[in-house]
Amino acid sequence: MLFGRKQKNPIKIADKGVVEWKYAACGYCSTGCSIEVGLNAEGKPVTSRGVADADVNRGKLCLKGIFEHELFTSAGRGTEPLMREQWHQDWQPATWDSALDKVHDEIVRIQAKYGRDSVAIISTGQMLTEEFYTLGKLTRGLIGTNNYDGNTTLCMASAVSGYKRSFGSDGPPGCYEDFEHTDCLFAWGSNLPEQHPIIYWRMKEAQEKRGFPLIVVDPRVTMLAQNAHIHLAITPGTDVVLMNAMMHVIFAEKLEDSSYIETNTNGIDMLRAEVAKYDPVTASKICGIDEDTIRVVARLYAKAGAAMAIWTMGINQSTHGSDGVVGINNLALITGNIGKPGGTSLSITGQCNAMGTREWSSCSGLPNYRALENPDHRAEIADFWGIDPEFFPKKRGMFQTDIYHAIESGQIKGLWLIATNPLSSLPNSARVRKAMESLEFCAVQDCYHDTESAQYAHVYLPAGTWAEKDGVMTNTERRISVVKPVTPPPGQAQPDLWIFNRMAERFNQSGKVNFPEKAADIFLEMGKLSVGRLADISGMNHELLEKQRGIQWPYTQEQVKNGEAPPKGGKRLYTVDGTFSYADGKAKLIPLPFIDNNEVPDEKFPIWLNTGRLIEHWHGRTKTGKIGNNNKYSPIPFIEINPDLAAELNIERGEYVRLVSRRSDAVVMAMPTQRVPKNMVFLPFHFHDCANRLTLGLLDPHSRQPAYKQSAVRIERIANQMAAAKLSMEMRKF
Ligand SMILES: Nc1nc2c(c(=O)[nH]1)N[C@H]1C(S)=C(S)[C@@H](COP(=O)(O)OP(=O)(O)OC[C@H]3O[C@@H](n4cnc5c(=O)[nH]c(N)nc54)[C@H](O)[C@@H]3O)O[C@H]1N2
Ligand SMILES: Nc1nc2c(c(=O)[nH]1)N[C@H]1C(S)=C(S)[C@@H](COP(=O)(O)OP(=O)(O)OC[C@H]3O[C@@H](n4cnc5c(=O)[nH]c(N)nc54)[C@H](O)[C@@H]3O)O[C@H]1N2
Ligand code: SF4
Ligand SMILES: [Mo]
Repeated sequence: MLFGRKQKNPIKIADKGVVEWKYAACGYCSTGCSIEVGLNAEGKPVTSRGVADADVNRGKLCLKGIFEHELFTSAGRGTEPLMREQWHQDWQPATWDSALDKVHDEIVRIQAKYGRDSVAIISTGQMLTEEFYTLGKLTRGLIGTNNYDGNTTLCMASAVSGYKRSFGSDGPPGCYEDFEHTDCLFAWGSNLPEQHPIIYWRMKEAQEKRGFPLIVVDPRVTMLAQNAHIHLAITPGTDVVLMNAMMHVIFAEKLEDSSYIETNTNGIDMLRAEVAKYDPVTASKICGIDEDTIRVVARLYAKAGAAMAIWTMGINQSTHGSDGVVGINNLALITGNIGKPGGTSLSITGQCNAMGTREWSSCSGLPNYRALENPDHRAEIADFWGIDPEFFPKKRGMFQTDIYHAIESGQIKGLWLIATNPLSSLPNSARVRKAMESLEFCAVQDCYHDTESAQYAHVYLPAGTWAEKDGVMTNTERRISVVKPVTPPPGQAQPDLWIFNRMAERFNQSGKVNFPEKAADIFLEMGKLSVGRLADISGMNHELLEKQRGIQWPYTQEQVKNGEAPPKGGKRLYTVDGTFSYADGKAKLIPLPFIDNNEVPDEKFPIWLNTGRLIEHWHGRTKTGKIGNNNKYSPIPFIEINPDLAAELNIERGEYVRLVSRRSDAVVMAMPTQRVPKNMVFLPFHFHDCANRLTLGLLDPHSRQPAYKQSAVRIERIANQMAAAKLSMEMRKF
């Protein structure tokens, strides 16, 4: 293919010899892009491209999707099961049978000795939905521990909790197409261009066409903030105060939608009484946004024909995470901005299938948003699976963050980690490390064997990843896309579904529970369980999902039968004449008193530590750290530091510095930039044994999600730069 002027040094793209393209949906973020992987004549995946007729990405991919096929052969992939008696011994290769037997026997032994709940299972947002459902059936239906949760507690728990509190159920009401209808967009703590590049592109295209105002709330001048009409550089952890103040202005100026409030909500009087306390002058002293700007943005939002809010971790990862989500929902409800084109409150999800785990994993309850607390739900699922309803616990067990505290206190003795790496991702890693060391038994099931958490495992189960597997994922806008195996997992590694099914055989010797082998059949089983539920997928199947390049739920058998099914599924939930999931069909307006319980900078630790992400990397870099075209952009742990602060501390660009918090320290390179204010540093959390050595991670009372973005540190200069560089090499790992 030729680019550029014909006469002058045309660039020639190497012909990769693709003979076949295979379809998949991207396995990194929750945007849900459709990908085709190109295979050469030997059947080797050699390139990836975006699918032009896919609604989500319309042919585009970001930096991660473009190189995703390189994962299949990247360094550190697990190719055989491994075992050892003690975590500090060398690994020994094992057969699948002996490794699976060991995991089964240890779970049974520990449960017999310490009780059913003394074994914890921690899953992820990065498997396929049929895998989540199967693991849920195995855990809830046969193993029976109630301490079963996912890494979504670190990620989407506040959104889930906030949606449940406001609307009576989880389930994001909006879709990307809302960008094409909105008259005002608020983005709370979301750096869309880096973390969801293709959603950003959809938003930007719509915004350039129609010019709606974009208001970005983020203490950093992110790439999204640079594109905003108004950037609100909020004091960390105080978004709820700004939301309350905006509602104060909306009520004071009578900008609310009284008829929507009257018809669709409960609780207006209590809400009014609470926000009356948050006049813009008082609020500005707490949240750092001046009073007039608060009034301007409140008016912009309330007067817009249709106003939309999106948010991500700047809201969820806070001690007020769940309240922040409720606050965003309150704002939408009092202005009638739910369920109409361009008027919505849309949580931007994180991991590729964080939605799938919410819908089907049974982590916090039972399949398809059913609750353990509801006797009818317990009976229904027990009957469907063929087990005794009394086997189910009557309320949900611990969240992931509380599971770690229970390991520390000796309540939990055994752990099975699946597609998550807590030693890199939980706050305060010194405590996590101690907890892992104290376990009697730990199994790690991961597509890479060289993860931080695998250091403490007794059994390692090598899994396939992404398009080595078969199944579906749900994206941010409730769109289900299918992934088909492009290539088999390396060596003896097996798809997670295969591993769960083999484990199920060991717990299901009487054969009383049915575990279908094929993802497409499991999907149909899930469809049956979904009939009449909020997330009704009964009209879908794998073939249709591939043909349509994804379908949004709800998409029901009934609609298909009556010829009324929208071709790509249901765009929105709670459409204006629809009802919410509470018994009376109304949403709740919930007052949000603000209690400032964060760790805040003081004399000893005068700088805010803000942590988050970069476009080129994925979490603990087990994947992107091995892919040259991703890793080259930032191979070294670094901080964004304001140039004035750097000058004051006599720190040069590129110099290594020591960050010290009350927990521990970390050595990072200083990169001065105006992106951060003078009293804050931003540290990407992708690097080995780095950011989470420092974080405190206080927990939200409702969602138990850690406040990763609000800790306090001091910065120390390092005299011996050579030694510091060596130390930072350690943190570079991979
Ligand atoms: N490239 C890439 N993309 C990803 C991921 C990845 O690892 N790499 N991970 C995926 C996952 S799982 C997730 S959850 C998402 C996360 O996506 P985002 O939430 O967009 O990413 P973060 O960088 O964690 O945080 C977003 C912003 O929150 C801001 N923030 C910090 N404190 C506050 C505050 O008190 N209030 C407000 N309003 N904002 C604040 C930070 O300054 C930061 O710019 O990204 C997904 N996409
Ligand atoms: N300081 C700080 N910490 C944070 C955050 C932050 O913003 N700041 N963000 C938090 C958030 S939002 C999130 S989502 C978490 C993420 O935390 P983790 O879940 O711990 O992050 P990952 O590195 O994505 O871990 C996923 C693991 O699963 C493996 N894996 C990938 N695909 C598969 C598969 O198909 N099968 C199997 N078996 N394994 C697979 C990967 O190799 C990797 O080891 O981090 C949280 N931690
Ligand atoms: S935007 Fe997300 S889903 Fe799309 S290619 Fe990039 S990482 Fe994959
Ligand atoms: Mo996340």
